[in-house]
Amino acid sequence: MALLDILHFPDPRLRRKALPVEVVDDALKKTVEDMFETMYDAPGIGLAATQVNILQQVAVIDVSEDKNEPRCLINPNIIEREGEEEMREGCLSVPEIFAHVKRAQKVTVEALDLEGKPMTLEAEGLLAVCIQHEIDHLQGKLFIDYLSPLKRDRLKKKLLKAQKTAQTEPSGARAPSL
Ligand code: GNR
Ligand code: NI
Repeated sequence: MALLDILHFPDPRLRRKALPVEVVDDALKKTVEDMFETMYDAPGIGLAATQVNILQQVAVIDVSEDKNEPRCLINPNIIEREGEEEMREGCLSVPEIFAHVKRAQKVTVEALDLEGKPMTLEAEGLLAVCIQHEIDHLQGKLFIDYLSPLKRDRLKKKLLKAQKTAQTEPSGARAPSL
């Protein structure tokens, strides 16, 4: 098991499209284990392979209170959407930013499980939101893409400034402002 590094916006690698998994083998299972460990450690309710610089269509999810309902989706594909719902979202790749996003209230997803067997999952509420958020990652899309260009630009500036501060002040000390 190993913790993986999570990429942060505006890293261009978050924009790459993941490729379908062709065989569910031991190497992939190891990747999935590491992704679960990274997600629980963060902590987050979901993690897409794109976020840890792996270009395969794999996402791990656990929206349960007790963190005991791990789900792994391989080559996920939404085949049905129903209704509309707005939820406040966050993302491990866009730290400390939260914004409301409108998504389908209910989705039906086809995917492979860890045995490589096809499965169908019907989801609503937080699970449905999380599935849509993770599938977006696999297509190079981030939740902030749903915001107005003005809001997104403000967030980008705020994040770049925070990242710069973190780089020049690793100790956490703040230089006096001039
Ligand atoms: O941990 C996460 N919480 C969350 C909250 C609302 C909507 C989506 C999410 S997913 C996020 C983890 C993450 O970045 N997954 O890609
Ligand atoms: Ni995310």
